[in-house]
Amino acid sequence: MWRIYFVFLFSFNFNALVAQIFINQLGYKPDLPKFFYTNINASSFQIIEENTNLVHYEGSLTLISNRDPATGMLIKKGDFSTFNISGRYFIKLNTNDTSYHFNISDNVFNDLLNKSLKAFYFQRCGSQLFYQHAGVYQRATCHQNDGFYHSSTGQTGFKLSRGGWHDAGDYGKYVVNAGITLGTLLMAYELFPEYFSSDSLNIPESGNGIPDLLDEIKYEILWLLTMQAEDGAVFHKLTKEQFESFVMPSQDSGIRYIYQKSSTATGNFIAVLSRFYRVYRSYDSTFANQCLTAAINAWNWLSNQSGIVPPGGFKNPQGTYTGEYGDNNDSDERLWAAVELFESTGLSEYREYYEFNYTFALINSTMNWQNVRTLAHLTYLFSNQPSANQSIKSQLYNSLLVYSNNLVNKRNSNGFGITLNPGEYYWGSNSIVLNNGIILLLAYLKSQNQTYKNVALEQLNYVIGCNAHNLSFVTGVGIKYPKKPHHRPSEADGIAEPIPGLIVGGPNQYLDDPILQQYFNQNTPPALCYIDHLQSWASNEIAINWNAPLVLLAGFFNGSFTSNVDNKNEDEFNKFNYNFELEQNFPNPFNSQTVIRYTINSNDNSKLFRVNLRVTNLLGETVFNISEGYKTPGSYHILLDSAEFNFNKFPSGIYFYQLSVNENHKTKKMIFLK
Ligand SMILES: [Ca+2]
Ligand SMILES: [Ca+2]
Ligand SMILES: [Zn+2]
Repeated sequence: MWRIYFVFLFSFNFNALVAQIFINQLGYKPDLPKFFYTNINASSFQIIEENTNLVHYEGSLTLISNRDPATGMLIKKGDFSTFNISGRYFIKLNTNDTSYHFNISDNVFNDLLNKSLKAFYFQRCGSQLFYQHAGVYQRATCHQNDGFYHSSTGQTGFKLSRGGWHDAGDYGKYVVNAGITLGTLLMAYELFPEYFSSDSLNIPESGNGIPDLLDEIKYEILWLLTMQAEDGAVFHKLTKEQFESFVMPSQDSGIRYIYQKSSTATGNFIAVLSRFYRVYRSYDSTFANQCLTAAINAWNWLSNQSGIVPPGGFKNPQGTYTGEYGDNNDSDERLWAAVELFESTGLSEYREYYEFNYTFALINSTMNWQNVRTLAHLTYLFSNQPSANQSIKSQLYNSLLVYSNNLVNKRNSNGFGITLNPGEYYWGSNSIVLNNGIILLLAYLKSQNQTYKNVALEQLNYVIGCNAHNLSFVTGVGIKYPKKPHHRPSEADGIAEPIPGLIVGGPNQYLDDPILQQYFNQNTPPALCYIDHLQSWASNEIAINWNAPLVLLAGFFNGSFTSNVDNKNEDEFNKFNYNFELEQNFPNPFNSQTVIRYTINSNDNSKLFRVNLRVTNLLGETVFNISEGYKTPGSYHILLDSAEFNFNKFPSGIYFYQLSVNENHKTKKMIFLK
């Protein structure tokens, strides 16, 4: 009986079935597209300013789907992209339903970037986290005895391998997953160094003159170097035999093992060590060279292995149940290793390896830890090496556009504008969405086609609130976010708030854990198969390789498309590309009525300008206000009628009328004669 009631409760108390307005919970940048979704069958909406309750924008809702296949919901969309005035607002539908309050501001993604990057610091293994940097999440050091050779290595004894990041909700360290994580973070820095230059993230290395992103990456790189054997090969992982219980990392006792060498781990190692060399050599050429040498030694081992190592790919030995990161195909890891070495050295050996092997598949998949082929292709496509083959680059470019168009098509049939079809809500679906966003962003960089950029932004908006759960999937970011992530320190520290900046895996229609199976079934729409539950590791765990694409997209949209329209600095006036004219009122002098005309000129006729008109006396005091609200460029006239404005109560004499357009003002004299 209890059980039946329990299921009933959760079947019908479900967020997605409640009438809601789904917004980007961080807010919107003035110069980027702005939209929201709702499952309420309304027809129009208003954007209302929080402080004044004034309506600043009105629009119609567009029906996206009567029954969206991914969510089973009616979905309507509101677009207020042309409204670009900074401020704090909420949405009100014609049904009187209202949204969360949100900002329109150039800074809306700043918090997301800082927290998603700082999250890597909170994953640090082998270091004490001090209050100065970690605040209430300070903790003692952990895992000082990493690690002992597992018997499957054929070796015995201990190899010092401290440091690096805990991989996910557990405390293991896995070279394969470190690979795609670092590959993504390094791509972010290589493509947009100006957006990731912050040296003030408040980590121990802040203020050292090196971007904190690179400092954080180096923390993992230093660990990776310890995972290399003398022959150049790289051990697959460093974990316990079984997952830890939910204790703080410093309380986690028991032997942690270094497992067998693998060719997939070695390929990842080569790729990220050589990539790190490129971005780090200008800061510390000695250490950068050490990284490149390690990568070359690893390549020399890997290129002598005719097949995958171990045969069939790495498998957990009997008695080991921690993450496996199994993969029976190492051709993509080898390709990525070769192309990163080529990009770092320009040597023909590596270029030829890539050019002999790249055609197996062009850009036709989204990168994940098991398949890094697309990461290899993207490095070649963006190569700065003069010997890179232009014809291959154009093949890669074409395949990037074809694949991106395919993603745009998926987005067009998805109720929330994400690049997944029903059937593709796999474990970690949020990271697939974000990695698709990266591919679209790169297509935009190469083509300057705005559609790719806008769809990339939609992928980011989805994970921070534009989704059926009305949830930001990132802890500590937005208004409503996961409180019970499958993340050991967030649970074991006794602090109610989870460690911030961590994105959870998200909807998983394949119900890969008992909690998902308890709450959902085959008939649940795929996008709804998510629950904020501590033990739903298949929908609510966190992972370093899921945070990395979040950092890239947050950093890009934080750093780019910064508005210059609503800047309050008068010195910026000339950059605004607008002007306005205020005409003499007619008739003048006037008695019962007069007309005031003005014109706003801009090179962008979709821009909105804040317009206000007021009448003042000789002392500059306001006699009455004629609030005009927001206007697009054009000519306007206002009839000043005593019947409406009741100015007959004021004395005859000289007055002024002042027009304000955004932060700028023009004033003219007028004469009132009773
Ligand atoms: Ca720094
Ligand atoms: Ca692979
Ligand atoms: Zn640790």
